Amino acid sequence: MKAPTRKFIAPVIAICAIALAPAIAFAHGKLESAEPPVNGTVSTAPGILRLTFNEDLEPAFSTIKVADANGATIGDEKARVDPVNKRVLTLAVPKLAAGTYSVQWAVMTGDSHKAKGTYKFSVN
Ligand SMILES: [Cu+2]
Repeated sequence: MKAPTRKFIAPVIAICAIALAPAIAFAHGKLESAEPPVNGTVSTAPGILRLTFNEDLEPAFSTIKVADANGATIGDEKARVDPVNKRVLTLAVPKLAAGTYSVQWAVMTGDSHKAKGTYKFSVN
């Protein structure tokens, strides 16, 4: 009775693997938190943006761009991976005036997967 059992299990495993594959793919390079917060408002302009991801980042392929409400790029610094915590990407920015800013991030995680996203924050 062993052979029929094995024939039944193999397709079940195959179906599970297919069902789980998208969930695994989406798990990479996810933005977990940010300062200033995603869609948040701060009263004190930050000197540095700090984005925390769920995996270690590759510095050479991890970037942040900030633009003001008119779409003009803010600052000329490059994003840096925190040497102490490689899940953290920071960007030094000049003094921000009151307004809404959009942040565009793109990262490559340690397993060479790429991810990107955008969000906004406001300074009042
Ligand atoms: Cu990955």
